[in-house]
Amino acid sequence: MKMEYELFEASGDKTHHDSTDVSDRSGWPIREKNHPSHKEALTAALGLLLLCALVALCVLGILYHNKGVSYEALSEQYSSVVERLSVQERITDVCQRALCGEGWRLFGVKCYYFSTDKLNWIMSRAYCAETGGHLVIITSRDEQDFLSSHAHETHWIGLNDLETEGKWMWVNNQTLTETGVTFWYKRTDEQHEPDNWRQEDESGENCAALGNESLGTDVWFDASCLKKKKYICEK
Ligand SMILES: [Ca+2]
Ligand SMILES: [Ca+2]
Repeated sequence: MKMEYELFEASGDKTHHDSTDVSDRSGWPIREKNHPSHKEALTAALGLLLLCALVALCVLGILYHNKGVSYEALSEQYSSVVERLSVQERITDVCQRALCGEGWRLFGVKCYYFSTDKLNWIMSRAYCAETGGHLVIITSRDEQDFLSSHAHETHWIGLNDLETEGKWMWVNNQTLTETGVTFWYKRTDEQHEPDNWRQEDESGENCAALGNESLGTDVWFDASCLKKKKYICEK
């Protein structure tokens, strides 16, 4: 400030306070410090800030718009999948009823009935025969898995050794050796099923079931044919 004042004096024009340019002693122009360049810089900075804010707003707007589109698209896809599944379930239900009858389930090319009541093995066999089918005959892992996934407690199946102890036969007179698939429960002490246990029934255990009173339906047990259990028919 002091230097500038001196430069003013050197110019010999003390009234020239509004001038933007003055000359130093060597004749080169210098600018006054009170020149509005400070305001210009401030204005420029504010302008830059506003520009940045505008760009940020634009970016946020684009992001929000994209997120909105993405959410809408996902929501639409979800509704579409739910609708298709619902239609598929209705079609399956209609097919099951048409092909198998009310209360039966379709699996592969066969129909299965999971009883809600309990009967002894002989009465279960008779009931299934009345429906035009028979107690279920299991011939594959897939069939076993399907049955055990729908049977949440022990159920009679169409397997017995009533005629000859230890010779297990299906209700269609096929032997286990012929079907070649077994799912007997195996114990770690090697006292595996079928064990023909005689503590409850002196005639032993001559009928087979999925599971027993305490173990899951993914394995077979022999049991007294006099016991009342739920049962599975097939046709
Ligand atoms: Ca037996
Ligand atoms: Ca047993």
